[in-house]
Amino acid sequence: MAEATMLQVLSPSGDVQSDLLPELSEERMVDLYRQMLRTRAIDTRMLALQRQGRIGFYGTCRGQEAATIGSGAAMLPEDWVYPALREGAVLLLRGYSLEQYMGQLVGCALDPTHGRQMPCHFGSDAHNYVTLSSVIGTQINQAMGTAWAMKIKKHKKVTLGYMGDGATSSTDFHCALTIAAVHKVPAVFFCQNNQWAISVPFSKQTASKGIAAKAVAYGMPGVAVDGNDVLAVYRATKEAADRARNGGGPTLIEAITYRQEGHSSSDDPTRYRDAKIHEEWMQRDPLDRYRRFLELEGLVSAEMDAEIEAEVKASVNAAILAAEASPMPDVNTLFTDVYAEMPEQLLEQREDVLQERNEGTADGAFPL
Ligand SMILES: Cc1ncc(C[n+]2csc(CCOP(=O)(O)OP(=O)(O)O)c2C)c(N)n1
Ligand SMILES: [Mg+2]
Repeated sequence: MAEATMLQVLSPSGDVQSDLLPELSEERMVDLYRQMLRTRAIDTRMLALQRQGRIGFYGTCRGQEAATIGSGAAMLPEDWVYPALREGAVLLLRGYSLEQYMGQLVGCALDPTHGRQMPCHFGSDAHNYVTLSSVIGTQINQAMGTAWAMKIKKHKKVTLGYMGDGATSSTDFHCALTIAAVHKVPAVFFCQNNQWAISVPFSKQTASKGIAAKAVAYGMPGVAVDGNDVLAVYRATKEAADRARNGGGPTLIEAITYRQEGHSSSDDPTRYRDAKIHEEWMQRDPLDRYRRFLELEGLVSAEMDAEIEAEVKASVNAAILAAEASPMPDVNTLFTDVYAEMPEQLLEQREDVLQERNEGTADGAFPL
């Protein structure tokens, strides 16, 4: 639960602490809301699609939209992002197309990874967004390494490295934070403390008073922020990113938030979750809080809210239809995606597959 020093800009009822408001135009404030709403719309639809057997797997961001969008929005387009499990919305925020996003979940030809990653494992070179690593914690070191490289090359680019609370118990966490602080690399380590690592509660993850407190031992600033307050998350991340960009070294941010759904579509959280505590967290929903603020400020009316919701739902549905209408990935990509120059044996294998296909003996799993 919340530490006394946790940064908060919006109270749960949506009242604002004006002196802490980050510098954001009214238009951007509304756009943050649109992005959060879209993230939730995608989650709702994709979980339903998984239950209908239309995609194989899904893990939601539900409850963590403020932590995800607020942090992602604080970075510049040229910065690097290393996601953990639930930050696909940050890739969309960086301009990735919704059709390609759905293509990855469906595993069709629209997917740049050609259906060879589990659903939710997005990545895009063009957006400096590195494909998530399923192996918990590995990306923390990769983020540190990229930040170090940016420093050596004198590029003014910051690396945002996400992790869950569970990942902070990995050796990678210790290694990455130690080296990042020693070499003052331009990194922001962003922990989404959503209270759970599958069925392991945060109380079993560490006896430390929160994750942010651990920064002291590594020699870097540690900031605890209300992860259900998008403006506080934006403020904390922006401050950390600015410091990193100006040579001030890394920061560890702990966003205190809550995973409203199960770990993934393969999980039943009611088997280990306390219903009363769950209900308390549901009352602190990040979208409700931000909507109340926008309404109080006169930035979003009930009518406009309904319009935004209808618009994001329509775009999500259109992207799903486009992905489902797309053909499967070309069988050639099985061979062309492996080496810059195809070795002899791969050329032979490709010939075999293409010949079988032409003779009608291949099983039809890989349309040409
Ligand atoms: C090294 C490793 N150990 C175990 C797993 C299985 N696993 C997948 S997700 C997960 C929990 C992650 O929890 P957390 O870091 O808090 O992220 P969250 O799922 O809450 O976003 C585990 C243990 C794994 N993927 N990699
Ligand atoms: Mg977690």
